[in-house]
Amino acid sequence: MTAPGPSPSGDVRWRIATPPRAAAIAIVELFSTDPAALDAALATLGVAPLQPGDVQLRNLGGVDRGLACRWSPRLVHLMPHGGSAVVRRLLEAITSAGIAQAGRTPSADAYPEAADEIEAHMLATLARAQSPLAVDLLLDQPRRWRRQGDGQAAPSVLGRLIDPPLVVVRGPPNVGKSTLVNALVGRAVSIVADQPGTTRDHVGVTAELAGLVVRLLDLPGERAGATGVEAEAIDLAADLAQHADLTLLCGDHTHPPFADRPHARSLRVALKADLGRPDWTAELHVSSATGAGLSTLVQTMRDRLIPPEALADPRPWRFWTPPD
Ligand SMILES: Nc1nc2c(ncn2[C@@H]2O[C@H](COP(=O)(O)OP(=O)(O)OP(=O)(O)O)[C@@H](O)[C@H]2O)c(=O)[nH]1
Ligand SMILES: [Mg+2]
Repeated sequence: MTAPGPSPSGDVRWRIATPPRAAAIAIVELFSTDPAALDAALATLGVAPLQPGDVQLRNLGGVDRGLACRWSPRLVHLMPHGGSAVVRRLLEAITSAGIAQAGRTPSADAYPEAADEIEAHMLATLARAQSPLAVDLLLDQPRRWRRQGDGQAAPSVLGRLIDPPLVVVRGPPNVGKSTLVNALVGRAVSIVADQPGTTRDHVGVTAELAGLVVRLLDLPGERAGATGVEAEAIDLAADLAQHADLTLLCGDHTHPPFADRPHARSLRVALKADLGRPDWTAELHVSSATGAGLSTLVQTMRDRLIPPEALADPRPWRFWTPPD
């Protein structure tokens, strides 16, 4: 059963507050700048009236029973079971009640307990920031902004603490790229074999580098003369590398990385350091087999992506983006 008729006010918006993958419970936010419009929308959905502060088990749009919480006059959370079919049907009911989807809940509505707008932005960002390093920095922002107002802001590179940067691992076949990725992640996510061309398509994982979460992409080994699927995979890898925030240009004691010009966004890494020194110039020497050089690599990658002076910058950080 879906709720009939359009909402009496187009002012109400919905948004899913939980991550896209199914979980036990989903949270669907309904919010409006006009509390009466929110009351009307709930009535249209068949959800019995809720006062601010109410947390009640309710019929949700005729689709499910779950908690309905009115956190403030302007914000309600509906919490159905999180299976994708249930969520889809509830969203159909909400949409057919004339309620439009919002890109983002205004922070002040989502966090009515916040003392001011910056604190509300901080709480909203804290909920989605990926890196542990972001936590203390975000918690300190309301104090910094109260003290310094609209002065000079800290570098925007700190945004990488919220949305993980992309790191790609490139190099000739069989130099140990996948083994390095597995060592950085701490588990086997990429197949390793003593056979060139083992990684046929890129493998993406999330890894934490000393408190900074990054998206790590293990690319297929690149060699001249590749044809067919291998050549396509190599072309795709090169495209992906263009968007990287940092590229690890890898080689080993016998194979140099490509003759790519070193630049601020690349790091030349000699792998299999336990087997000998390379005859090309590497910035770092790493053995995934013995672990030698790994912690230096991790720290260097982190420092390239988030320079220590940016982390230590005491100025306020403009960590939020204006609402859509
Ligand atoms: N001795 C030594 N062997 C290593 C090290 N790292 C990787 N190897 C070995 O080198 C071989 C190739 O490793 P991979 O990680 O599959 O190499 P790759 O660069 O991903 O290769 P492709 O996917 O084919 O491009 C495997 O037999 C690994 O066990 C290392 O640090 N020391
Ligand atoms: Mg590989």
